[in-house]
Amino acid sequence: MLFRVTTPQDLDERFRAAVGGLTPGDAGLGDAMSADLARTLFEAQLTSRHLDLAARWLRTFDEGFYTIGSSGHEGNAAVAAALRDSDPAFLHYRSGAFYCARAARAAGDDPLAGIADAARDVLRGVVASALDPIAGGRHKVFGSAALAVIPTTSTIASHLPRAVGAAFAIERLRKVRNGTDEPAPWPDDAIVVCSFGDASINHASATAAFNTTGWIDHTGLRLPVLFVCEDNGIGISVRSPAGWVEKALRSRPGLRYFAAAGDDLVGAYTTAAEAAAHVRRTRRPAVLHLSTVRLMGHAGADAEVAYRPAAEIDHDVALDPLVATARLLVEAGLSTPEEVVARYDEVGWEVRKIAEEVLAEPKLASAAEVVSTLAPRRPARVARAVGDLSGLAAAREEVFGGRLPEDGGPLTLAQTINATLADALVAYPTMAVFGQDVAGKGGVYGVTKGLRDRFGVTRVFDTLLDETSILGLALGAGLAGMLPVPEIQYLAYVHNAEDQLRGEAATMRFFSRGAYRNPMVVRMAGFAYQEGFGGHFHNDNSVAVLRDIPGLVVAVPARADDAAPMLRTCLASAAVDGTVCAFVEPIALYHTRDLYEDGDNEWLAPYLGPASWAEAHVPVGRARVYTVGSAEDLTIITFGNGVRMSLRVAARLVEEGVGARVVDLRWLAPLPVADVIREASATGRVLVVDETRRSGGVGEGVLAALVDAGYVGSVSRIAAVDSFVPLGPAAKEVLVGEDAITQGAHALLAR
Ligand SMILES: Cc1ncc(C[n+]2csc(CCOP(=O)(O)OP(=O)(O)O)c2C)c(N)n1
Repeated sequence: MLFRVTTPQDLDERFRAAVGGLTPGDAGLGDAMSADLARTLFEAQLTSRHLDLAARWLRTFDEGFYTIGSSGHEGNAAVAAALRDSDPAFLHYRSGAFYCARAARAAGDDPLAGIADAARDVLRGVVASALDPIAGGRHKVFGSAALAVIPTTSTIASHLPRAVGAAFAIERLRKVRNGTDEPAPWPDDAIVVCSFGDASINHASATAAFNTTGWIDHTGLRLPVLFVCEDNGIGISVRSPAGWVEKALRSRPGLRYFAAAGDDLVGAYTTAAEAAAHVRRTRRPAVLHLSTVRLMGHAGADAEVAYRPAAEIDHDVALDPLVATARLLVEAGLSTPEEVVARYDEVGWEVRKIAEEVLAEPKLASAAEVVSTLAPRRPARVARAVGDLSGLAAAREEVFGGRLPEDGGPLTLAQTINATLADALVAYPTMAVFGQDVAGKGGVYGVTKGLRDRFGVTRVFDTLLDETSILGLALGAGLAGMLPVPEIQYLAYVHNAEDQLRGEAATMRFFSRGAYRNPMVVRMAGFAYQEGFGGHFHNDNSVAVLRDIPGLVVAVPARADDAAPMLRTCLASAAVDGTVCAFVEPIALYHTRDLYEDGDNEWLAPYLGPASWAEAHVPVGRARVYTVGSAEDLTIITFGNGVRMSLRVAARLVEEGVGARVVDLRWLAPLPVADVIREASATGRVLVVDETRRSGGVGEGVLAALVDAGYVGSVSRIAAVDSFVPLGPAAKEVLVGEDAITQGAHALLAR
């Protein structure tokens, strides 16, 4: 009989028929696997299969919300068995049997209880139960802090760069922690495992991860990561060309290739154990190419008959790994066919019973509940953490070679960030500064100059040229307990890698109820107005892509005396709350010294020593207000380069008898709404000076905040033209300039 479509029903029938036809034997299992392990892994496989069936059953009456399953991939249980349950795992959405097998392993003497708990976890995810222990009803993920399974999102391959980062961090932390009592989440000899599908290997994030793995290995550094490609030959409807996956995985520099068949439990276990042992012993990367099949289509709603010949579907069903393991057990004399089917039914009933129990559980029922895990912040603790750093004195003397930055003259923005980073590297032993050109060169603009010499290559290092991987290293390092400060060389280049911030960094707490976090402060040189060095990539004036990432803090310091406390706040917030911060530094102001006239040095500021940090603390989301003249006629709301331009305009307006207050937002997310409203209401006349674009720019957010708050005064906006910034003097045509600000102010005052 030809099965035209794999539905839950015919997969079930086919399993029974195939097992019923098995011939009992007494061959035993040989030395490679114990009978107990084989039985336990079969339990994990059976449970995973029944989880898929239960998810589809729940879907039929609208109580289940996720039907992408693991059927056909259950051979991955053998991979779990070959690893330790403390090895951090980033799992493919088809690694259900791996998850169950790891739970069994972790449960020690009572593996079945572990599997039952795992089944409950998974089903709670499927029904979006608020009691789901990992995502709390926010998404169906495989994740568990107790099992060292870190939740991954549904964006294929986006977890690979993070897995590389985690492996990197295991090795790096060992060095950084040497002799200190810094905690580490995983054992020193842990290896990272990361599974994904065959189509996923073509994704830019995957190729970035493989390439970075090879690059790191090539440099002689250690990277204990085991990639597991669960190859079912197809990605939704597109087949992987025959031989492509093997060819692509084999040809990756630095990556040792292992292959196993997912329908051969003992063989897969043996090979996975060999691969894991290789990675653990050598601390070098490997890939396990695990052949699998996909049963019941891509997801519940997928009618694969539309794009797959019936013979191909039938061929896959014949390779059902559950039948294969049943055959193994029966031919080894460990079970009879009847016992296998009976156990299959029992597990089915147990899973179904759990499904019935969890569907009655509460769901997230308010927006407040949904966002409660997104990015919880404790500003008082952050302020205290900043103040607690006042005792750094002794260590600083050595790092700064006796020339403390507060004892020199006033500093530029760039010099201040440099000194603040140095102080932070003293304060946070697990902090690392990295990115392209940050170490040897000290950054394109010299912001990180000298840090590597003072702190060494373990903590300040150059990376390869790939923003996805730079952020991936940060994601893994943050997860491992480090305080990563990656640099994106130019704001324009974050767009290459934006998903690593949006889909990965910002979602980690959300999807793990805070069980996992990836603190980081991503420094980016940004915005326009660079003279003599143009082009839109070096003068990118768009932050829209950052501002709408839920939970992300976006800081823009305009001047030295804000940069230091703001950077300290971001670092403390990352350390205390796990906050993900984008710290966007206005390039054009890096080396600016003057404000009103040449030589006035008004844009410089003295650096403050640790004793003053508590007093100088700037909380997230608080603006800075400059009052100019009477400050009664006009409120200019701005940030970044706009602050300096607006202060210059305001100084000239005073000569016309106009008093202005200039509000530097300082934080673009969250916007300092209370400060904005208060200062807007103080004059009733608001001019928004926004160096980002009119469409999608920061000004839109300010105007919306005013409207939302019921502001009834007058308001107008100056913003950059919706254009990329051209080379040379033409840049002025699209950017906000002082003349436009002055005109805007006049027009507003004339209303
Ligand atoms: C970046 C991204 N693009 C597209 C999708 C939609 N999508 C979900 S699964 C999938 C196919 C993945 O195939 P494969 O990696 O072979 O895994 P499989 O589902 O076959 O196990 C696609 C295109 C996605 N989740 N993420």
